[in-house]
Parts: sequence; C-alpha cells; structure tokens
Amino acid sequence: MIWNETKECMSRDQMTNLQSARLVKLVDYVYHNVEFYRKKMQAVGLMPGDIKSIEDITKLPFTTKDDLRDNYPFGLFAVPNSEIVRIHASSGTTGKATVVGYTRRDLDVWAECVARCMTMAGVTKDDVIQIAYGYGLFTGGLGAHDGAQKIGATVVPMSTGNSKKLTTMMVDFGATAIACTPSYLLHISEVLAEEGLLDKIKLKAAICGAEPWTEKMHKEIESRLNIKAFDIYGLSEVMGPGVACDCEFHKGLHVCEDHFYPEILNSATLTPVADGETGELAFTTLTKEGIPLIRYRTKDLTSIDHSVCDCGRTSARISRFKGRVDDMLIIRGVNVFPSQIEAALVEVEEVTPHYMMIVDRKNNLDTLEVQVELDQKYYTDEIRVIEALTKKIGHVIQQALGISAKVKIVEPQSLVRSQGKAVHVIDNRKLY
Ligand code: DLL
Repeated sequence: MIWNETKECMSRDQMTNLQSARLVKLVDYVYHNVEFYRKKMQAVGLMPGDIKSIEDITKLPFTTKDDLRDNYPFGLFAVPNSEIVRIHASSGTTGKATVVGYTRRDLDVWAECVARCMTMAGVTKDDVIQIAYGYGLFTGGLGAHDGAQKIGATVVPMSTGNSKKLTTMMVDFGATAIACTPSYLLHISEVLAEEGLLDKIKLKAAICGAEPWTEKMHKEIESRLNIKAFDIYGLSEVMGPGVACDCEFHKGLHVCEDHFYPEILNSATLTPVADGETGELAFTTLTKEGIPLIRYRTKDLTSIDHSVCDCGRTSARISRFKGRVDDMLIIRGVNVFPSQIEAALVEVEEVTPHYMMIVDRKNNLDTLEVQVELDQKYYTDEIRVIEALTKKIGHVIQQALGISAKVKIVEPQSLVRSQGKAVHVIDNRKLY
C-alpha cells in the first residue's frame, strides 16, 4: 500500500517500464472501447500494436476539453453506465459542462493518489482534517474526503460557505489539518484573527490547491497560521485533486506518474520540451477505466524535473504553475471561461455582446464585476428599468457560471473596442 509508505522509491527505469506496460494496455483498451479514439487512431493509420513503449506516446493523438464537449455527456466513457459509480463535472467553455465518470476501481486509485499527497503533507490516522473544498459536482470535496478517509484520518466534511462554523469547529474539534483553496485559507486566517481564535487552534498542515497561488501567498499562509502548507494539483478531466502534490522541500509537485503520464509540450508545435523548460502540460491516464484520456491538453503551463528530490522520492516533479495557454480564470475556486459570459449574454436582448469582466480579490475573497453594454435600441436612464435588467443579467450569469457577479450596465458604445483580439478580462489578482 503505497499511500502508507513515506516515499515511493521506484527507480526511473522501473517507472518507465511500468508506464510502457500500462500505455500498451491502455491503447488497446481505448481502441476497443471508445469509438472516438478508434476513429482518431484509424485516421492516422495507427493500430494498437504500433504502440510498444512509452516513447511511442508522441504517435498518439491529443485530447482536448472541446473533445469532451463534443461527446457530451458520456461519449468518451469506455464502460457501460452500469460500471460507473460516480459522476463529476466542471465548467465547459460555453454552455455544456465537462462530464467525467468513475468506476469503483477509479475511485480506489483516486483515493490512493490523494492519500499519497496527504501523506506527503504529514497527514496520518491521528489527524482531524477539515475538508473545505466544495462538495458536489466539483471534484475537490469528495476527492479530498476519500483520500483522507483512506489514510484513516478523522474527516470533517465542511464543504465551503460557512467560515464561522468552520473556525468554531476547527477549535472545538482540535482540527490538525485542512484542505481548501489557498485564498479561502487566507480568508479563514482573517476570520480566526477577528474572533481571537488564532492561539486556540491546533492546525499543523494545509493541503491547498484548485487555483493558482504564488510563493508569497504560500509564505503568508504559513506565517499567519504557523503551519506547513502544501500545494496539491489536479483536474477533473484527469481525475480531480491528487494528480500531483509537493513535499516538505517544496521543490515542485510530485506527479503520481504511475497513473498519470505527464508531458510538457511547446504549445505552438506541441512537441516535447526539455526538463526545466516551460510548456503546456498534457496527461495520459495510464490506469483509468471510466473515461481514459490520451494526451489530454491541460492548458496549464509548467516545467518538469525528473531528478531525485531532496526528500528521496523519485517521482517526476512539475513546478508551481506559471499560467495557462487559454483564457480560463478560476474565481472563488470555480473555473470560468469568458466565452461562458458571451454565450449567456446572447440570451438577453437588451444588451450588446460587448462586456468586460473585472476580477479582484478583497479580504482574500474573489470578486467579479461584469460590465455589460446596453443596446442603443433599449437605451434608457430610468433607474427602475436598469435595476430590473441588472437583476435579470445577474441571474443569467449566475446560471451560466455557477457563481454570482456584480453586474454593471454601461452606456451604449462605452466599452473599449479593441483593434485586434478582444480584451474581455481585467484580472487584478496577480496570481502567477
Ligand atoms: O480544481 C481539482 C482540484 C481540487 C485540485 C482540489 C486541487 C484541489 P478543476 O475544477 O477541473 O479541478 O480545475 C482544474 O484548476 O487545470 C488548473 O488550472 C487549476 N488548478 C488546480 N490545482 C491547482 C494548483 C480541480 N495547485 C484546473 N495550482 C487546473 C494552480 C491549479 N492551479
């Protein structure tokens, strides 16, 4: 049981052999069970037998979020629905969500990976851990929950949204660990300070992820709460939290590369870059049964290091994230694409498709203002009409994004028209 060990010490050759064997099996599996991959392989004249080792991975086609959307909801599943025991979903680029399904074995592997990550963060069966990622379709809550439970820690399924209850229980239950987004933890530290509870907590470790955070934020969390904070990464398409996590040396996030094969690619040519060079991260899920993905383009920018870590672990490490190749934002832990706003505004006759999103962070909580331009035909300065329209647009945006936004209606022709690529976002948070 790897999660119970302090270090995974497979040599690089052993890892490569394992990855090769798993890739060969995977390619055969998707070819016979997922029409999408069979067609993609046939289109380039590839048969399963052509893939003999992990080096052959570059012959295989990529998968993107759009492929999941085009095959919504279950088109990329490799098993019948009777084998799927859980569904999760995340934001799609426009109307449709990105849906993923897990078999019982997928859930076991997921719990194992999260357990490894939490073990790296020092969590043991003696800990009391508050899970303050959202529970529900988002993978954060249930993913972290199952991993912590696998270790045998005492799991407190807080979810998000009630900071006072969280801080009270943190003290009353003697919580020693917490899993939540880094910005939420900074907010929690403020609530604890306001309530005079900072010296009453027993917290030792935080497992933070689901959004980008800087080294400065990391230090701030550690010093405000006098704890060790760890960076956990993952994405729903590939699994959820637990694809990678950093250890006590914080020299990159150890990838669970026996399950998820990482490639770093030049995002223009999509060819592999050398260790240490920044590029787009792609993952091949080596063991997933429900929705196996080949060379899934995460759009996250990072670099990779295959050297042995100071902690002794031999798994490849990816660096703290350096940005994205697309325009996805993460606001209050929720993935948001500007194109979702555009698609939502089309439903509202009184406004033009011109809009501007202004994202900020106040008291460590993200704020979103959406400025929307009134159509000349509907121009009015009557306050009651504007108020009703503001409410209507707020509702439409909330439905589309899953988070609320402050809507500001502006006069016709007042938003800046760009000469080239339209600029729809001003992000004042400086997260990379
Ligand atoms: O955010 C899964 C997760 C939950 C990870 C809890 C960690 C903790 P999605 O909603 O699909 O899944 O969003 C995935 O979030 O492609 C990154 O852009 C971003 N992201 C996740 N973790 C980190 C991190 C979950 N540690 C997208 N640092 C990814 C920076 C992160 N960005």
